[in-house]
Amino acid sequence: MKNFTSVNDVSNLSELVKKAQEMKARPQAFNPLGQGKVLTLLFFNPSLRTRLSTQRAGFNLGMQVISMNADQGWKLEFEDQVVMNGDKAEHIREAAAVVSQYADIIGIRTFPSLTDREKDYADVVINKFIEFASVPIISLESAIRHPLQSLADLLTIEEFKKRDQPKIVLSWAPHPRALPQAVANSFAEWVQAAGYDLTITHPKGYELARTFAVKAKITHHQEEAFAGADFIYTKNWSTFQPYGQALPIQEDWTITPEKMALTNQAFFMHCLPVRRNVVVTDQVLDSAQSIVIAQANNRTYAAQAVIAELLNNKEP
Ligand code: AN0
Ligand code: CP
Repeated sequence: MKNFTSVNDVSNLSELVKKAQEMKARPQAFNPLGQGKVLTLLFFNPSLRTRLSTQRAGFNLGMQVISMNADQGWKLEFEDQVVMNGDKAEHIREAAAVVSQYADIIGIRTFPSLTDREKDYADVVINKFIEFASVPIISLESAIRHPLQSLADLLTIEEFKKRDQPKIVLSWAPHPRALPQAVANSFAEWVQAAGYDLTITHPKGYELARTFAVKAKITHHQEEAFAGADFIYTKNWSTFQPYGQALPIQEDWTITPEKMALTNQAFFMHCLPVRRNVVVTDQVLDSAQSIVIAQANNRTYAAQAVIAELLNNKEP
């Protein structure tokens, strides 16, 4: 693995999950691996979990970690052959090459514009960093994917599942703002790559890009999807077509105890941050079936497995 931006970068998914489980069992055991190495994390958008868990992962591996709020720095130009006489002070060609002088691995968080679908889905920021950096790049959530979250989600499903082929449901839920599709796209991609069946339920108009939900069963009937489910993974996302909108929805899509009662005593999952009593009621989030904190804990070990894999990479 040279970079980590999607499940397609992973040559052996079950090995990576196993690696993360080993990290969780003995977080300090691989400490010598990262000694003398620097992990540099650039945040073009805010983060609580990704920032702290990835830093902790670096520390557990013996690395030194630098985190930077990149939204407060120079505005970067990503286009080539432009006359830079506007508000962009620095080109990605120099910026990525320079950061590489101070880092052995670079992590990047960047949200989509939600206004220009073509640009967002070309994942320009992360791909330009890969092109112009001379060290491995880790996605800390890009415009269209959140692979460290998805690996932690898989780790959590492996821990809590009570049967080999659990019924996994990804349910849309309401939110006052238009949010990225990244978490949902990635969850769909990783769960299917792991060989699980996936049911996705959302209101009409909230179809994800087909490439991410290739084999998933799609239903607009949330209660039908919940029947017999073992995991309810909830997330809001904005529309893909027309792009980036929060359409008014009349029906109630909030996750409630009544809806959870339709499931096979399903575990409730959410990547967090979550809006209480909008996305999910207090009762569900505070119930014994909610595993959101265990899920957040697994972010550290997911990041640790990925960083270790990149440090061990002997490919040119
Ligand atoms: C972001 C999103 O939906 O992609 C980050 C989630 C990990 N969420 C918010 O902006 C609330
Ligand atoms: N789940 C997640 O990525 O959270 P942050 O946005 O706080 O990093």
